[in-house]
Amino acid sequence: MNTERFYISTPIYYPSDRLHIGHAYTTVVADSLARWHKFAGRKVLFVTGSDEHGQKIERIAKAKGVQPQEYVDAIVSTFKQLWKRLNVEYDDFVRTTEPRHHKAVQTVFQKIYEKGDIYKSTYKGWYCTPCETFWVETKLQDGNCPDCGRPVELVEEESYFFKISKYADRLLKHIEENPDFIRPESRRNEMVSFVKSGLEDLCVSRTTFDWGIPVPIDERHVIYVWFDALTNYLTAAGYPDDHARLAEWWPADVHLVGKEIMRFHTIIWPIILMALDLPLPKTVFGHGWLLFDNDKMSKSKGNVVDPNLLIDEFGVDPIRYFLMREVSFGQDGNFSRRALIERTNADLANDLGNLLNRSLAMLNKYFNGVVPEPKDATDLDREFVQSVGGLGAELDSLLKDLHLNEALAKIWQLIGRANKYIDQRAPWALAKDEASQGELATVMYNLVETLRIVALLVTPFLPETGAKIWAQLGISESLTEQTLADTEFGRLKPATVTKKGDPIFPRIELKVDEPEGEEAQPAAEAKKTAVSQAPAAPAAEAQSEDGLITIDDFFKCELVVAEVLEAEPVKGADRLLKLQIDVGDGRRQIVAGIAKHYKPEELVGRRIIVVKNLKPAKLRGELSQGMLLAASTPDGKLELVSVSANMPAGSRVK
Ligand code: ME8
Repeated sequence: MNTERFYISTPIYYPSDRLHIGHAYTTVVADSLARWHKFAGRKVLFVTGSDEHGQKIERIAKAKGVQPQEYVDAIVSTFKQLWKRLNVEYDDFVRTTEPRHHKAVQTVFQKIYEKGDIYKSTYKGWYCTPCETFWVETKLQDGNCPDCGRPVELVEEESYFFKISKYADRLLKHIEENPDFIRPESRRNEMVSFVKSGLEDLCVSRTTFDWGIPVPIDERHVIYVWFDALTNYLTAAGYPDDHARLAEWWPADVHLVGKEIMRFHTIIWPIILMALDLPLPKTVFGHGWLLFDNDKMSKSKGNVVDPNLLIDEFGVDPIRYFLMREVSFGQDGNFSRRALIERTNADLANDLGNLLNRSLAMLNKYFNGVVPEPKDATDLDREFVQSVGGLGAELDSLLKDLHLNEALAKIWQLIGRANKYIDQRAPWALAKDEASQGELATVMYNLVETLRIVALLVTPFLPETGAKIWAQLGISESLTEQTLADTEFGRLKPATVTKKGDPIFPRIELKVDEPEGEEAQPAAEAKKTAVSQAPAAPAAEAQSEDGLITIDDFFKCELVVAEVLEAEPVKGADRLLKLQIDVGDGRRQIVAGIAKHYKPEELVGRRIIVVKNLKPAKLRGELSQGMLLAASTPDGKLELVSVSANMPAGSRVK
């Protein structure tokens, strides 16, 4: 019995809104790795959760007129439903509002305070509420948050400070001596320069709102939400009271996080642990972002892709597969419906689905669906068998080292190899020749045995697919009891009665108006689209009773300067003009009802203001990707809002 342990975590997500496909990405990757390690016989702790405190959540709940607890309870239940639908099997879900976590956070704070590393002073500086981050003036960019670009607020309040600067040298030494601590390497370099540029002591309490865990020595303060949230990784490991659990699980093996929160995980978190004299996690892996239209998907931009709608439309495994295969682990990747459909058709329907279908159809035809005993083998058969056996161990070492894409690529290489083997050995030709019956038996055995191994290898990534293949193979042992050792070639029992079923991945028809290329645009005409350009959040939609919106609401609207490159009338529509515009990061078309006020030639070269993140629509059959701004009087006079030629296209209007 393998006694190795593997503790992997995702970030605990803010219940500021429903989750989108970006959150699903981290969680599906962590789930697959956790499932793989379980399959490899390790004892696994896979933790996710929800980060429920802080000013952002308190404000949202207030705007909705409900208590924060009531608000988070409802949203967190949608997190759990989503994980269930995506077949994410976590071992623990930490809610920061749980008593066990409350205790862990207060203990951490108290211990560091007693050590003399926390002191009281006054904080005066900037705060980004969406990111829940403190900023010194010099780090701001154009007066805004350098991380999310949104406005920051000036705060001045009595606070407790954590002497993180004291630990900078020790942290740098740890990073240097443990190359696996921060991965991938590019992020390590970024973090090292950040630490070297000088660390300010961290403000770890707030007094201007209540929604948080009270500072144990001073109940007027609540503990800073990141200090609170990071501690969840210890809560799940039994801190502070369950010593046996802590000894078993701490330190964590992998904290999987998005690149934007690496600073918290590779600077603040290890320093908290150093101050507690606890070992540091072995690896913090900062993956890239899933982009939509080459822009970061974010709730506030309203360009989020709802995984629930995608599951309704495509099923779970195409989404899990797309996320893990299409996005290069560690780098940014683009989400596009078209790419999702193409991946599903090529890799799942064609390569994997066909291998199963063809093999079992031939087995039905030549052996009544019953697995034969392998008999005569040629060099090619032996070479094929060799390429199948041993893959399990190879994948295990790739996955232990977090080489996710390579591992999946290896499985699909095997699938490709098996399809080629069918063509090379042409069972239909062997079947015609009485003397080749022994070879035919070998070929068919090898194919079904390869399918059995493929089912085992894909199950951690695509649990439903693995189960569907397993069911068609008719193997009596339970799939869930199989382990890595069972991927050895030759364990399939002859005489197994297979049960060929329907294709496991029917091809998905690519609609004619499915957006082309890598850039995802929502299919404007599609009856049902999984890409929601409207923020789904009850909170985000919240508008106060006096009709006022918050600055966050305003920033959902991405207003930019655009240069008009071409303009022409729309056939059959005397009010419409079709404009080709440059919005800074590319060209796009918009259709505007201004033909009665402007001649096309008057517009070319003008710099206008457009709403860039408006849901595309078709007007008289013409795609319009944005809307221009114009002022109009009640008697119908209209004038475009424009700026001088000095403003480059793409400049943000705010
Ligand atoms: O930051 N692409 O929570 P959060 C890839 N509560 N991953 C994405 C993504 C995208 N477009 N958008 C989100 C928080 N993610 C804190 C974490 S942990 C102690 C506290 C994923 O709800 C990615 O993992 O803003 C990212 O780091 C995380 O969701 C941010 O989730």
